[in-house]
Amino acid sequence: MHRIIVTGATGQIGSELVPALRERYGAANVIAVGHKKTPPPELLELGPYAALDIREQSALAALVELERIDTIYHLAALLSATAEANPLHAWEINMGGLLNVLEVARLNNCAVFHPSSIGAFGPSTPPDHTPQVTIQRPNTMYGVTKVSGELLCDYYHSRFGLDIRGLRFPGLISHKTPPGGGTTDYAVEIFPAALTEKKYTCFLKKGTYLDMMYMPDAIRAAMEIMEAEPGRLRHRNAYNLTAMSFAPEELAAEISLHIPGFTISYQPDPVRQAIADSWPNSLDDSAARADWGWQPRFGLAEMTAEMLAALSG
Ligand code: AKB
Repeated sequence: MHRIIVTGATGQIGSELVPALRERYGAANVIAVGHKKTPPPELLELGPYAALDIREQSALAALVELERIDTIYHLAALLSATAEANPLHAWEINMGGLLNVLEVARLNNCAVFHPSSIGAFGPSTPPDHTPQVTIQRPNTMYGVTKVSGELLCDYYHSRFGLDIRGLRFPGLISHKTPPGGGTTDYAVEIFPAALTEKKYTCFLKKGTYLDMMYMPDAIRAAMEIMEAEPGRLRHRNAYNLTAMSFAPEELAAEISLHIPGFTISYQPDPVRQAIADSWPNSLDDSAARADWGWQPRFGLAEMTAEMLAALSG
């Protein structure tokens, strides 16, 4: 039987991963963990919720022991633009939180899922079809915590035999819970703006290519890698993952097919533009496809149609 906790449960990924895990493993077996004392009602009503600060290792350890947890999906982290605004806080949350999770997992023999990101790459990384194993010298605090996190996870796997698995997520597009403080957030914000105002001002400039993925694919990927045969995993941290790569004008053109007259303009934010420019244009995720059968289901057209339908419903 699986007994699972999901940290960062009220965030963009967590709010969709928790219900999916509850459906698969039973609501009572999946404890949503967040820092908010009062989480969104659906997280509370449909299963257990615990409020804790991921920086407090003893609180996490007590919960894991009390609930006999065997699997931790550790999602609590600051995103790229927020991390850049407060780098020391980002180190404390992203690295301090991860170290606490790994230590508690080691002492309680838990499997761990840890998301990395396209942010783990930097300006000297080959930008097109970025290989699985390549140069990783990011120049943002978010990227530094992601590479350090990947290394720390590798260390816990090789040194202590911890069953830890990870994915380098691209920008995630969803309609349930908005992302907070990411560089790829424009690809989420654009949809409600298109529906309500028929126009959107993008904080990245035209021609900025980034990898993206629709949330249902991301949720399935996280669950599939955790269920994969361990012997097939050549990389513990973390697999390149993508579903599509586009620039803002290409997303706008796709939206215009559904909303004639929709227009996009550009007012680049220097911080987020610099972050985006340091990230790859497109990842090569062939290792994930070969090792555990990764296949995205949503491309640009399918994702756009679903996002618009869901937000106008
Ligand atoms: C961000 O933009 O910070 C995240 C990411 C790609 O890791 N969405």
